[in-house]
Amino acid sequence: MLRIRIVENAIAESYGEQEMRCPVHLSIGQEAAEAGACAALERRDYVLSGHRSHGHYLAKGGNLKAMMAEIYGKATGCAGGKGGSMHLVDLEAGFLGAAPIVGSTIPIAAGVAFATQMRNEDRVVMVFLGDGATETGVFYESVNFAALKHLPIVFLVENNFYSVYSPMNVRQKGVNRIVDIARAHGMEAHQADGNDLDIVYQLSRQAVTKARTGGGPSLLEFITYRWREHCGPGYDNDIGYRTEDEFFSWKERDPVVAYEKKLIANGVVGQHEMDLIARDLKQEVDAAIVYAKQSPWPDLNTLPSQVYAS
Ligand SMILES: Cc1ncc(C[n+]2csc(CCOP(=O)(O)OP(=O)(O)O)c2C)c(N)n1
Ligand SMILES: [Mg+2]
Repeated sequence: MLRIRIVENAIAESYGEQEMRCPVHLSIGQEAAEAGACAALERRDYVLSGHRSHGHYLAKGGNLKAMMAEIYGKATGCAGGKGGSMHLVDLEAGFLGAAPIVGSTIPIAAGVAFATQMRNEDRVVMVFLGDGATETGVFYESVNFAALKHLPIVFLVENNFYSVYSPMNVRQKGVNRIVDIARAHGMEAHQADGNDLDIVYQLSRQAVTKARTGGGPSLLEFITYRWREHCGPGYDNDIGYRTEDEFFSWKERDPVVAYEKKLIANGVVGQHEMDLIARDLKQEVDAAIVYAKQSPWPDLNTLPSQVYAS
């Protein structure tokens, strides 16, 4: 969680230099849902995500330097510098990919889970999506297909209340609970506090174990909150779609700080050790930014390559 926080804060701080030329969707505030869920996975398991994917990529073990270089549009980036922040991929880490088209990776994840099942592989697929993505048609189709075929997949919804600037009540007649949609398709589903790392981990562990042992799919809905603006490094509490009070009430429930306090209170680490961990992480992130900045631009000849699968 702390690593994701430090990486994204560094992105926010450097963004104004205008050297990162892609949009960035930061997930600061949502780290518990991301780290807790991925901690339940093995390296051989697969993760797919969407536009707000830095945390998922890092939590699954994606290469930080390759991610930074990608955000800087460099040839050493994980997508050759041609994708940017919303096209992260690290096959070695089992992070199969992210795409900015909302909902687009949900059916791909179901397909990957179907292939895994057909090949009898010992692998679980986890797909991260937002509350907004649950309103796409492919979400319903994918949940139905996964339930029908008993696929080894976990649908991991980070419900941060908003789709860009629209809260649920302007998007749906009545407010449909996401877990109820999954249950209506015959799928086990749980809703829980997405800012509580232990709860996220426990529920994720259960769902992953169930999928791995032939128990079929689950949907987990974690309630959490995005601190920064929908897209970009700043804040947007002043533009009218949410209040500063709401933001502060969630900031008080900072999942990173809460878990740090818990670890210290339980004697797992001391404050000094925590500080050293943070310092080391900051150095790692600074080095990744230097690496990204010093990396070469992609060659013009590479423009048509990797566009379609061969
Ligand atoms: C098909 C499609 N429609 C619209 C958009 C514009 N868009 C980008 S992010 C987003 C909101 C997604 O909300 P949610 O799934 O809750 O994720 P969050 O941004 O809250 O993490 C929208 C509508 C898009 N990228 N793709
Ligand atoms: Mg949302």
